[in-house]
Amino acid sequence: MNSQSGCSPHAHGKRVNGDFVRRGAHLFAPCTRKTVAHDPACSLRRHSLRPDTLLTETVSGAAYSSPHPVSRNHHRSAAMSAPYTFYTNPQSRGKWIRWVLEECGATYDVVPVAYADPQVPAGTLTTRSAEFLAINPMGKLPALKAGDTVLTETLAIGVWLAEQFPEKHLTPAAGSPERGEFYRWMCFSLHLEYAIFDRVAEVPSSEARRKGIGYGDFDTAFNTLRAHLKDREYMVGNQLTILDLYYAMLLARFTKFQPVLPADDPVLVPYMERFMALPSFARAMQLDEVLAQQMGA
Ligand SMILES: N[C@@H](CCC(=O)N[C@@H](CS)C(=O)NCC(=O)O)C(=O)O
Repeated sequence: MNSQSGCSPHAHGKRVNGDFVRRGAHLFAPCTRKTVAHDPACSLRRHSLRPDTLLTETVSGAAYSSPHPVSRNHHRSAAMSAPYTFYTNPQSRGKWIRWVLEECGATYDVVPVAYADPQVPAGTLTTRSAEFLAINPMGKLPALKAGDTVLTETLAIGVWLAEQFPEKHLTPAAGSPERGEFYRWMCFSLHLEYAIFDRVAEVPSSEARRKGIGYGDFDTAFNTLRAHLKDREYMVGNQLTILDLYYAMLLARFTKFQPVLPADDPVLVPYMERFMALPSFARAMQLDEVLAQQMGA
């Protein structure tokens, strides 16, 4: 993956055995070439994670393939499948979905998916495997299966998940003014992401481009965000919504790992750090760290 892919910021890390690895609270470590060998017995290699166990144990296959998966929230027998199946690679945008799942306290199974690469061993489930393309024809991660429903697009998955846990109050009430603001900043975030990619790719701004492109120009877009967040604790209303987690991840990625935004931004950085201090963030990062090790990343 190159630095414009959105998944592989190569700053602030080190190379280990040819792969770029960043330790600690890494968010979007680069996509590596190592993969999990595909279990020929299953068409999709499926792991039931036991978050409590994983958080306290060193990496072990036993923790990964327990025949009696127990989530943090519900006890399940081996025959019961989790309500959500999460297709991810720990070095993808799936990191944010992991955070959402943890914040919501969801019970979920994880299917690790390697990035397609000519060097991956035959049988490895990759983003180009027929089994995965049946889930997401775009060949992109993350994806989420809930019963017969398959969701792709990170932001859609996260917002939908938040709605599955109404007791967490992570989305404003349908039809409320705050819900309108929620949609506003939700759509805005997608434009921001591409403002950043264009900046990374050094795409020059011009009046014609500014008129046509959704984000206008980089500085106006981020100054608009700064002005909105100045003196506010949350993106919308007076309480945490799932959008705060999304923006925190987006800002972390682009202040720390593809640093097109200043690491000492007086508005964006304190905003982002508030949400990264949530216990669910640390848990999610730790679980992804374990998964990365399991996948040989
Ligand atoms: N619009 C998609 C983008 C997903 C995406 O680009 N995922 C990257 C990882 S962060 C991916 O799977 N890349 C693999 C590929 O394109 O081959 C979303 O928001 O979920």
